[in-house]
Amino acid sequence: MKNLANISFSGERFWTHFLAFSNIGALSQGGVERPFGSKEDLEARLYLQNACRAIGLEVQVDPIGNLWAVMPGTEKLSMIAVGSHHDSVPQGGRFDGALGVLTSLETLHALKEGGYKNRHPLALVSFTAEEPNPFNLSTMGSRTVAGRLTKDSLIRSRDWNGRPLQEAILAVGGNLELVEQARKTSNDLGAFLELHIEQGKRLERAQKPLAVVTGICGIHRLDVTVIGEANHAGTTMLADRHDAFLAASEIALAFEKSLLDEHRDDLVGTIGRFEIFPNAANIIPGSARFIVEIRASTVELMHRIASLFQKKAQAIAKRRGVQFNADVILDQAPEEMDKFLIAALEDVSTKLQIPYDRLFSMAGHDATHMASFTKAGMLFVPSIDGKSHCQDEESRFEDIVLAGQVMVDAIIQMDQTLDNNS
Ligand code: HGY
Ligand code: MN
Ligand code: MN
Repeated sequence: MKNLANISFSGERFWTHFLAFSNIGALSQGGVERPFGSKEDLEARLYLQNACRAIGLEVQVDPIGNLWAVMPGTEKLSMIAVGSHHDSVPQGGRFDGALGVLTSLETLHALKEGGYKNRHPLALVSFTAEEPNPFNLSTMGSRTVAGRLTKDSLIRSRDWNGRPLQEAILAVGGNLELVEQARKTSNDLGAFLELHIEQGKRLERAQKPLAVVTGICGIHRLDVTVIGEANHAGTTMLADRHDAFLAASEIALAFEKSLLDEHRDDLVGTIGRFEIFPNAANIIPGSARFIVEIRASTVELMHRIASLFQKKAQAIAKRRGVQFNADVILDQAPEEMDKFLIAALEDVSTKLQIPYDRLFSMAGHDATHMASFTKAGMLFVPSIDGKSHCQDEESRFEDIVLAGQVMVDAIIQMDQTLDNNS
């Protein structure tokens, strides 16, 4: 494999770590489950801390539980960080998040082994709780670093069973009482680079091994409650019912129609979490609770669909004699990746003779929040058959090694060209 500074990304060393890491929370069909706060989360953190210390990095856990492993620089400059997240969705794949963290580990290892004298401090970061979790706070670690979650709201935060977030944060080595100290500015962190799987089919279709990401979609989530009337499933006549499940179902289909009517590929929506109560075969459902998620390339489109949804849902609820309530639990704007980093990634890929595509991401990433206060960039490797957030998630070793080499050479280029005042 070609390289630009005599420093090679070692695919073999990366793969050894990747296989060992994939055993943490391993599932029978090849995937992993490492939800935030679980014993697998703790095990993954321990693995990363040991692996970072083994190559001489200084490990720090910040008050929200993000793991930072630092390689000090020769000059007093802002830090350049590489990383992603180590948690996973339920019944998830091995690559989402873990790929970025472990390619970052190998990148720093290769730079160290090659005797590279970095001007900027370089760091690996593995963010806390990137995926949705029972506290309704996805990208919790990166949002906190960006100052987008306040101490008060974090301290008040409880999961659906009433467990305080502080309990889970203390268990991963953080402390919400000190959470303001986790915040960074562009003076602390000058740039952030994240390597991730594409999670779609576009790269495979374009037959390209790599993408430079141009931007990341916005995400809007509503925590919805529909309250009807629980009653006997045999004796209550159909005309007398206020079935919360059926009302929620009609609302869900109306949501799908609003999305389809737009005929766009930069707009999607999902109801991926749904519960009915009391959830028994012989009781008409009294209430339903679900999360509606909308993703779009612009805030205007995302908000227009959200208000259309609420209008349609209210009308259905009125006709069916049930109550509809929706609380906004996430309203995240789309972000563009930094032009300077995009140019560096494209330049390095071209010099390495790696064909690449440019993609706008419809998946959310920690890089979104980094982009709100510093230079952020992303690289994607293809996902085989576009599968992700499932156990079948796969990417090719050869593609990962190419992207890993781009990361090594891009970090060197950034280290040599970025400084505090740029
Ligand atoms: O939900 C997302 O897009 C990301 O994978 N967390
Ligand atoms: Mn994910
Ligand atoms: Mn991810």
